[in-house]
Formats: sequence, C-alpha cells, structure tokens
Amino acid sequence: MMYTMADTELKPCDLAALETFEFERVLMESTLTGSCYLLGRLHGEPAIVHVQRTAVDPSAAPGIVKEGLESLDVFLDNRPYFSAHALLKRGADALPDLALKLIWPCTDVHIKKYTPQPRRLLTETPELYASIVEPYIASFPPERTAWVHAIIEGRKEAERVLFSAPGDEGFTLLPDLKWDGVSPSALYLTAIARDARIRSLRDLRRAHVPLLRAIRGAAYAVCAERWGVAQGELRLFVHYQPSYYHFHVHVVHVAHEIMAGMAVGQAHMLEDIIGWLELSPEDGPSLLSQMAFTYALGTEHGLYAPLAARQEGEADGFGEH
Ligand code: G7M
Repeated sequence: MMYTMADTELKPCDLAALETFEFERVLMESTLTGSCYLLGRLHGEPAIVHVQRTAVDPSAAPGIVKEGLESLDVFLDNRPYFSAHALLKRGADALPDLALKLIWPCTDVHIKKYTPQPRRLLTETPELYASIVEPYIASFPPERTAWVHAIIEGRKEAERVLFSAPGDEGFTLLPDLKWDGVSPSALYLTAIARDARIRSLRDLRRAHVPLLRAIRGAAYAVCAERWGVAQGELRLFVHYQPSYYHFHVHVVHVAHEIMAGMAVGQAHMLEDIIGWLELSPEDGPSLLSQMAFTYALGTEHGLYAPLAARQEGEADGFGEH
C-alpha cells in the first residue's frame, strides 16, 4: 500500500467520513461483548470498524437509574420479574452509547486477525525461533510500528501518557487502546519500552531486569494514585506471540477474567519473566532465549503454516524410529 502526503491529511475518524463508509462484510461478532467488526472502505482504502456498546461504569449506574433515563419500554412484566429497554437522556454530561474503533488503512494482517479462525497449539523451540520466527519478525516493515514510535517520541497520545522514563532504558506507560480510562475495574494500561531492539521476550537479557522492575514500580504507583487500584488488583503480563514486535507489558485489572489474551501459553506473568532473567547468566543468552514456548496461533497467522509444517515434519521423523 502506498501512502502519500494527501493520505495523511484525510480524516477517517469523523462523522462526514464515516457516512461514506462502503461496507463489505462483517468480519467477526461477539454476543459476549455485544460488538462486531465491520470490513469496508474509507477514502478508497480498506478499513475495519469495531462497533461496541459502552460498558456501564458501576459508579455512574445509580445516577442513570434514578434520573438518567429518557424513556422506558417494559416488554416483560411477570412479578417479581420485569425487563425493559431504556433510552438514555441526551445532555451535556450524557454517557456515550458506543465505543467505536477504526483501523484505517488496514492491512491483510489486520483482516486476518479479526477473522474467526481455528486456533492450534505449536511448540517453538529456539531452533524454530532462529529459522522461522526471527526472520518473520525481522521482515516486518518499520511502518507497522510507526504508531509505537509516535507514542514513545511523544508525537501521538501524548495527553494520555501516565508516566514516561527517558533514555534507552526508559519506557512509556499509557492506557491501552481498549480502555477509555473510565471504569477502574476495566483498567488496561500498556508500558512500551523505548529500546526498539527488544522486539519480544526472546530478546530480553538479564541486563533488562532494572527496566522490567521500573515498569512494575511505575504501574503500581500510577494505578494506586490515580484510580485507587492496589498492587494486588493488577495483573502484569507479556504476550508471546504479541501482535507487534516492540517490547511492551500489559497492566490489567484482575477483574478482567476471561480475555482471550490471558490464555495459558500466550500470557507470561511479568514476575515470572523477571525470575527467569534473574536465573540467567550476567552475560550471554538468557533462559528466555533458550527455552521452548508452547502457544496457540490462529491458523491464518503468518507464522502458523511454516511452524506447523516443520512440526509435522518432526512428528513424521519420530514415527520412523
Ligand atoms: O498482543 P499484544 O501484546 O501485541 O498487544 C498489543 C496491545 O497494544 C493491545 O492490547 C492493543 O489494544 C494495544 N494497542 C494497539 N494499538 C494499535 C494501540 C494504539 O494505537 N495505542 C494504544 N495506546 N494501544 C494500542
């Protein structure tokens, strides 16, 4: 896909642009979250729009029930059970009805990510990392992480940054795209390392322990100060495989119990990672670079086919002996 200066002037995320959205198909829907991903085109480029009803903030709910409703349509009356549809009052302090997310222009990788697909478990040995995964990571064009550099250099989302430590050993802590910063029980932050040489947990070395400890300390302090969320309410973890290869840590309220990104195999507790690094040699490869990782991948993921082919080959080999 080619970008021109004109493209960067176009606004995709405003009402006038969305009116021109050329819908193609629904990629995915979730009855659990009441949301769907739509694929279409905006300004001639492929776009994904995620449409979701906003979550109700428990602290705002009593006010909504008492005086925030415009109308009530009772469709079930069977004492003691009643069900109704309600419309919220409009007004300056009205709550948003929808949380909308847009990816524009989106790539085939985004489309595959949001297309339902079977998931399969694979084991990535250090050899498979060296021969398949590392070249795959190295082949990512730098534009794919342009948004990450824009954050750590303070050009984007600057007003959302919660904590920033400068220098090569620094990091930026800010709310994740998924969290609107409202309900503490939905708290979701991301800490992004400044050092682009750490692409995933495979690149971590013992020398990175101070960085990881600093991220942990900042996350605990910021969450306690700003939202009264205590250390014991926070889960800090790292994805492998992640969706982008610039090291980052997820900081998530423990009340988020059932997110796919927390599946065993994909999520690794920051505490465990620090522990493995502390057991690693001062100089030289860490345990994280020498161990095998087992995780599930969608069958459309760019790594799935090459890894699965190698594993099948090895399984055939075992059969012969
Ligand atoms: O699976 P992985 O560890 O790569 O997770 C990436 C995280 O980055 C997800 O939780 C996304 O919601 C988050 N994220 C992705 N983008 C494109 C952005 C962004 O533009 N801003 C922020 N703040 N978070 C993002």
